[in-house]
Amino acid sequence: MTVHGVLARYADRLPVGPTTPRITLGEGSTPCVEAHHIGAQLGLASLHLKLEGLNPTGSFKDRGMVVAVAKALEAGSTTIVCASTGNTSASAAAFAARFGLRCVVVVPGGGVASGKLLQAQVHGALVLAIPGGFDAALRAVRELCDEQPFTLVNSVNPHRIEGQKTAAFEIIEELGDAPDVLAIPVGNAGNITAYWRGFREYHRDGLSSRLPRMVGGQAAGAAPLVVGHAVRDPETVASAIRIGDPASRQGAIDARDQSEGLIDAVTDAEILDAQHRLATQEGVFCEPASAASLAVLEKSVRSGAVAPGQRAVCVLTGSGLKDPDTVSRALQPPREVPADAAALARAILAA
Ligand code: AN7
Repeated sequence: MTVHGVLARYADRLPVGPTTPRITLGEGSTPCVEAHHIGAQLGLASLHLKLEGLNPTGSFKDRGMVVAVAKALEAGSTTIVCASTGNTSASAAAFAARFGLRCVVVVPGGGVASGKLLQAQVHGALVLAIPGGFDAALRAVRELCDEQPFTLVNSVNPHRIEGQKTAAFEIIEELGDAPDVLAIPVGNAGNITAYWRGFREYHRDGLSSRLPRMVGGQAAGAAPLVVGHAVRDPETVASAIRIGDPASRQGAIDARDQSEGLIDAVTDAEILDAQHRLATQEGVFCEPASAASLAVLEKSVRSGAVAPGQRAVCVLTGSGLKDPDTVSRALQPPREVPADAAALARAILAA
């Protein structure tokens, strides 16, 4: 029988016990597919894409959310709360709906991609928009949850990081070993922290022969880990990673330094170009923030920081369908033609 979900698959490596409910929405077990075209263009031995947009709510957040929600249920909590640039709120809202919790999400007003906002609302969460960005929202909900009997499910909740590390396990299982390089977008820095933990855990236990170099991508207008200090008014087209003061800053720095990796900034133009090429050359539609992983890998290959001939994996953290507005700005509406074969043939020949 197929085993569904992160808790069932990795119970022995997660903070779960006999009283933890083994809930699932079917998260995890996402494909890691080879990107032949772009991999060859970069001169890599191989390039794989970890398709985290195929999780139930369309992003990697479900891996950590299932653990955080299971622990909240175990503790008897009735309300979960998060600040979010969108994906955390979509995931929290879906798990809360299914497992009988109240969900409150606090988002930057006007700063969340339309599909993500829609998800939170469709699943019945209370959605509150604040003036200011994600950093202000996170500060406010941390304070709120210190004072009220609510469970905070942002990645400052350690169960989130534990769940998210399972993606590193899956990569090792699917490829047979860890890659040389793991490229990943960095916003609040929970995910890079989680992957590094997962890779170290399997390596320590003899389940992989090497540790990857961790290569993190931040958007140039929201790159606190590159400039070395918090950024007051972060700005980028990649709204998911529009974060100026990452909560897991130290985890990201440790991942970078212990793995002899790097965290670099990529421009919005580089991000959108990487997103476009993933769509047109590899058939994968990820959201802009996710494409920062490929953009930073490409920049690192160009600069020589990553040598050709390496085996690389890019983590594509979320589905492109969540943020149709950003890409549609560069697209034309479909051309209208009469419904007859001759007209279709003329239009095709003229294209
Ligand atoms: C698609 O949903 O922070 O570095 O509130 O949605 O672990 O923060 C989302 C982050 C990358 C960055 N890619 O991961 C939120 C939120 C996508 C994301 C990131 C996010 P972290």
